[in-house]
Amino acid sequence: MTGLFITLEGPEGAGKSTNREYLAERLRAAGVEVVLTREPGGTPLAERIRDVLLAPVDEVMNPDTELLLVFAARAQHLAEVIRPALARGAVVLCDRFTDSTYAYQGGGRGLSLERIATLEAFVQGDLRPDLTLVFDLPIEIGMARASARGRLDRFELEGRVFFDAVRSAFLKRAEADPARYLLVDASQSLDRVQQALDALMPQLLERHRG
Ligand code: Z5A
Repeated sequence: MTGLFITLEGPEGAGKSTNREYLAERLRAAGVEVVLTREPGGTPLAERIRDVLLAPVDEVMNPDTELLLVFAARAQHLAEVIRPALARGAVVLCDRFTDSTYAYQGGGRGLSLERIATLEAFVQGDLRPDLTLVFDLPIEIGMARASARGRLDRFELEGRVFFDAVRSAFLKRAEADPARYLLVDASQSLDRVQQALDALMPQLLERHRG
């Protein structure tokens, strides 16, 4: 068995968390050890950094501060959860990872992609997800789904231009590397989305068997 690192990405309300649970259930039913986790967060310390990143406060957070906090949380998450799980041969299903940094801090905030790549290499070394599912849908549908939850976090308070840039950045990354990324049409009904995930299962089990 080889560890398999799968990330779920996309704009808010795209169904990442819902489908992460669904995939975990399917994989566990096939006898696979699954570690469910998320970013920012995934360890007690990284979850505290998440709180700082998401809480709306009066002081404007400098974009570089935001970028460094995202990678600080990631360093902790990799050391404590992701690398150990992959080393024991588990499938790691992670709700958001560094593609979100390229999309939100790169696309949304306009930070240099080279700077993000430098931090990615520093924090992750050679580790990249084996597979990234990009759940794509029009911004307004995702916002409507997510807003049913109530109080908005610091990112959800951003405007349309920001979210359009985020969505474009995800699409651009997926198009550039079809071997690693699978684009999922998340505007479909949940049943249809999960049929697409079912179709992926044999390939995932095969890759996990090594
Ligand atoms: N962030 C960053 O800036 N840089 C980084 O490097 C990282 C993150 C890692 C927190 O993420 C924020 O961190 C995020 C980017 C930033 N900000 N934003 N915005 P998060 O993952 O916690 O936040 P989120 O993306 O907003 O999560 P979410 O709204 O929970 O989205 P989701 O997980 O994709 O959706 P869901 O919870 O599975 O589904 C939402 C609702 O839609 C729920 O009621 C479902 O039942 C429903 N749903 C799901 N699929 C469907 C379909 N197909 N049809 C109908 N209804 C559906």
